[in-house]
Order: sequence, then C-alpha cells, then structure tokens
Amino acid sequence: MSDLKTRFLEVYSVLKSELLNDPAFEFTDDSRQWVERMLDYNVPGGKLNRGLSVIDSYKLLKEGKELSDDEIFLSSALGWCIEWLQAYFLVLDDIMDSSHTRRGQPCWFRLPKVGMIAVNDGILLRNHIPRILKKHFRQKPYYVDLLDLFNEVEFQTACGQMIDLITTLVGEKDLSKYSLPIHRRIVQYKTAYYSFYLPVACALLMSGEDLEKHTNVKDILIEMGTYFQVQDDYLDCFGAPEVIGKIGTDIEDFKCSWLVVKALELSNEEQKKFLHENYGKDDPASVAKVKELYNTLKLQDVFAEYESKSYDKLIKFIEAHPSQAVQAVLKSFLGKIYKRQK
Ligand code: DMA
Ligand code: MG
Ligand code: MG
Ligand code: MG
Repeated sequence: MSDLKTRFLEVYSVLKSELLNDPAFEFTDDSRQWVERMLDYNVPGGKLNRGLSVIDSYKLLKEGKELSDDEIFLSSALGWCIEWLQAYFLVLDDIMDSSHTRRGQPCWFRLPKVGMIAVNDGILLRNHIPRILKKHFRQKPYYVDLLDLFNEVEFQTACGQMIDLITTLVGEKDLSKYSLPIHRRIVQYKTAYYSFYLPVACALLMSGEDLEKHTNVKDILIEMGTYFQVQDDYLDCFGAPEVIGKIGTDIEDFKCSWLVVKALELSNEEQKKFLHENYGKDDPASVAKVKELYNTLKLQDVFAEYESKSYDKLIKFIEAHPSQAVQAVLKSFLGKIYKRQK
C-alpha cells in the first residue's frame, strides 16, 4: 500500500474515534458500538478514489512540495468527509434502488438487525460531516466556504437522486421518452458534482483559492463525472459483480441508464417493442432478454467508442487549461478512471 494511503487510513481511525467520543451526545456502550460497526461497514470499504484525490490534488497544486504532517492530516480529513458523504448517499441509494450487494457484501439495510434503521444511519453519516469540519477547520479562513461547498454539492446530489428516481415514472409510462439529454442531466447532478468537482474544490479551498475563479475547472470535472457515470451504467450490466462488488439492478429498476437510451436509439420498431415489454421487470428472464438485445445491438462496441471519444475530448479540454498544476490534477483524475473495470 502506498504511504499516502496508509496515512489516509490512519486519519480514518482518528476521525472515527473523535466521533465515537463526541461530547454533544452521551454515548452508551451499545450506541457507541452501533455507530462504530455502521461506520466500519459503510465508510472505508470502497476504492477511496474520491477521498485520496483531495490529497493528490492538493499536492499537485503545491507543485510537488513536500506536504507537512498538518497538511496531510487536513487534506485527508476533507477526503474522508467526501467518503462520508458518499457512504450516506449509498446507504440510502441502495434502499431506494432495492440493491442487494455493495462493495462485495450485502447492502447495509439487508442485514437482518439493520433493516430500516439504515435510514437513520444515513442521516447520522450525513451529520458527521459538519462535526468533522467543525472540529478541524473552524479556525480556517476558508471554513465558511467549505461548509457552503458541502451544502451546495449535497443539494445538487439529492436533486440528482430525485430526478433519477422520478424519471422512472416517466419511463414506465412511455420508455421512448428516455433520451441522452435527460440522462445527462440526471448523472451530472447525482454523480458528477460530488464525485469529481467536490474533491478538487476541497483541494483548491485548502490552497487558498477562490472557487469563483475556477469555473472552467468545474466544467471539465463535470464532463469527467458524466463519463464516469456512463461507465457505472455500463458496468451495471456488463461488469463482473465480483469485480465491481455489486449486482446491477438498473434494468429491473427501469432506470434511465445510458445503455437503455442507446438501445432505444439503435432499435428498429420490433426491437423497441421487445424492449418495452421486458424493461423494468423484476424477473430474471426479462432481464436476460434485455441483455440479449443489448448484445444484438453491440452496445459493448458502442460503449468502447464512446469511451475513447470521451477520453480524447477530455484531454483536449484539459490541455487548453492555462495552469500546468491544474492540468496535472485533472489528468491524474482522468487516469484513475479511464477504462476502469470497477
Ligand atoms: C448513485 O447512482 C448515485 C449516488 C448519489 C449514490 P447509482 O444508483 O447508479 O449508483 P450504484 O450503481 O453504485 O448503486
Ligand atoms: Mg444504486
Ligand atoms: Mg441510484
Ligand atoms: Mg449504477
């Protein structure tokens, strides 16, 4: 494991122990144990790309200068706030999407002793973020901007989740209403802001930058986040569950996935009818039929082409940016996700 990742994981233990001893609540042994188990189950088990990106980006913005222990701790703490935000959204997302597994284990709400307590655990995870920020950033000149950033991004993500969910009502009525612009809007809000803009924005704030001056960085990151969610949609169907750690549910859930939008674009009338009959059914035979059509339409090739085109487009955008340090941040981020299998 790289040194930075080891340091990052050490910061998790520190933050966890502070939260478990938060003086604002009189913990009992039971409640402390519950929160500890809930955190260990839901927060640190992912790829940690978002969290680690804060440290990486901060380092690149400092143009390779060695980071002090304090800088490593603070950038890690911000990274963990994003991982906490992600855990909060995922715990609730899995309930709403009726998912079964996440990160190679049953979804938190699927555990018999958890069930709908997971809803409150999600709220708790969300409330841990301002507690971490207050403890470690209250005296910083960028504290207010940081709180504002997390609030804005959380709002955008929740709105994205809303349109992801209510669009399925439109699809159930009339699948042909699904289109690329609708898909783009959903994924921009539900994924791109918190997964791509937020880590870099945290690093920029820590470096003393004014976010208003970086709207072009934001635009590039939103574009990258859109590409990332198209990959997620693709992997939902074509990824190996043992690699991605989750079993796809987009077909069953009637999601406005990039795959179904592409399938509708490429289908003849007969295939469209077939899709209308089988999409959104919680039954393995119907799901298999949809996947069969995806294969007939060669969606794997369509995706491969989308992937390489997106990459070229993003590299062009990035290379047009005036700052070498910012270019390095963006390229490092893109390198982490290009052709990802999980
Ligand atoms: C998830 O979209 C978005 C958020 C904000 C959690 P999704 O349901 O496609 O994610 P996953 O495939 O990981 O369940
Ligand atoms: Mg989901
Ligand atoms: Mg979802
Ligand atoms: Mg998905």
